[in-house]
Amino acid sequence: MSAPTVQRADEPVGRATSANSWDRLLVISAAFVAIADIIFFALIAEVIPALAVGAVLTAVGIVVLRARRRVGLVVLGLTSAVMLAGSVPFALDHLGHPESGIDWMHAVIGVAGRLLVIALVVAAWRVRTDAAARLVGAIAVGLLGITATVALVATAVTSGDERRAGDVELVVDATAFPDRITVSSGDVLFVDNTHIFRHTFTVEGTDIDVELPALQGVRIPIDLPAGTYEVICDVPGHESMTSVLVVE
Ligand SMILES: [Cu+2]
Repeated sequence: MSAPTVQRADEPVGRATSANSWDRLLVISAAFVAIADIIFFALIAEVIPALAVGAVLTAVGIVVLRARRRVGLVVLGLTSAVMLAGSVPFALDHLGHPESGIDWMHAVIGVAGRLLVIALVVAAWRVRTDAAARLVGAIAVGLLGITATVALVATAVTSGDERRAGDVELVVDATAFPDRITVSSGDVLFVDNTHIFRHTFTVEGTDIDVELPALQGVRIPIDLPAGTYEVICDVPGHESMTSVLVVE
């Protein structure tokens, strides 16, 4: 005769399972956001220190979560909250430009992904049902799919301009402009952004403030009086991207 199975009333069996469901979803989401930042570093060939610190703290939170669950939850929640607050000014500028797909997806993942991580920390702390964790996971994957689709469609339908005979060509293939751009008044500047990120061609003190979508060319008439003008890129974080426009 086999021994009877003993289940103590103070051991809520479902609880451990549910906590694991939420924790798993939290770890996947937090790691996904951190990995998106690391992929972004690779694409821009530069490490952004604040994002790197966030990725390291996320890794620490995930490791700690196994040994000291609540400490791990606090580390992941606080890291996401601080990173979200810091990334909003950059992300807001990109969110209106889905045609520059990589910048846009990075902004969406940076904001929505971190909001999701914060929500999952709260859920992991309080909510006890597996079904809710599965539903949130499915919604998150669905939203990621929608994000990627919007970026792909917006990129595909935004065609940019064709270069015409007589245009003065300027190629932007990095987060940099040439030191000096020389045109004659009335020329059309064909700015070919071959870079995978969006930029702007903004001439200080004039009406010329043109979006340069990723991987597209834009024709910009330079109807300015002869003179010397300062050119900047108005994308947050691109403050080093300046040039001098000489109109002859
Ligand atoms: Cu730029």
